[in-house]
Amino acid sequence: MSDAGTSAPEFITLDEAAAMTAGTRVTFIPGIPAMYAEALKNICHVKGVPLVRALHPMMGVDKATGEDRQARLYELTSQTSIPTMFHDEERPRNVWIEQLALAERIGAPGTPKLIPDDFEQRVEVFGLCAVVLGEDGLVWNMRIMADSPLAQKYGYSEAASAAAPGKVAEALKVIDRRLAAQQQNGSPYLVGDAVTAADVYWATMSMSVLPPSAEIMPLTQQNKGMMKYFAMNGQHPIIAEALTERIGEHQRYILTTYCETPAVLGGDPL
Ligand SMILES: N[C@@H](CCC(=O)N[C@@H](CS)C(=O)NCC(=O)O)C(=O)O
Repeated sequence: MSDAGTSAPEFITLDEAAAMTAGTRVTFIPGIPAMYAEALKNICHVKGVPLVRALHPMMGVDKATGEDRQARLYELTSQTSIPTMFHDEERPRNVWIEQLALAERIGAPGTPKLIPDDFEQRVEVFGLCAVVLGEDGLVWNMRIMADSPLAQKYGYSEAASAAAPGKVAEALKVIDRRLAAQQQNGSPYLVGDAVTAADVYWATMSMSVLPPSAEIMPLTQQNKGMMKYFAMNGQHPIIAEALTERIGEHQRYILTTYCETPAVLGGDPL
């Protein structure tokens, strides 16, 4: 059921994914690089883990039945965020740090260790990942820069929203300082001298302030508005100032070297 390399991937239903007893199933929204789902897809790609794509139910109420569209997802996972990840008959994983640990465990032999063996390096990898993906990190703050149903879910208030660009910029400065220091040591990676989860997660999440070219992230009917919104995030003066060439180069290098490009999204390509 792997669809690597094809431009029209197959998506099964959430119920089908939950009923399967073998393989790795992850939820996606066709045509949309939902940031955490896109990042997990890239992590699994680096680890040589073939994915079966399942449809993530959208927020809101079904117009015909009046039912919450995410009721079944909640029943299965006790939460509703995208992506959820099923593997064999194990419990579903809904949070990036558990999804990463699972991908590392089930990864193919000979693929890069995204969680380094060295514990000092782990401090750096998980620290950077938390700044990017954790609560009150870069993505969380990017999401509350403007009001929306999603922003409301993640702590939107006028005060939090006003503080968000500064926090996004602060995270960008942490990343850029680290890339600069690594460059001095001759490494193109965020930690040590090999690719880690920090590189793959950051290169993916950085799209939310720095959309890459269509050769890397193709435009679809479904994502064109999102890509414009991401570009606008990057134009906020405080954020634009913190977005260095170096950050763009690292993004391009990691995405084109380690991830599947052009990204395979499904949906309706433009
Ligand atoms: N569960 C993820 C976060 C993923 C996430 O926040 N997804 C957002 C969209 S970017 C979402 O699906 N929100 C809807 C919801 O929580 O119901 C994690 O912390 O690892």
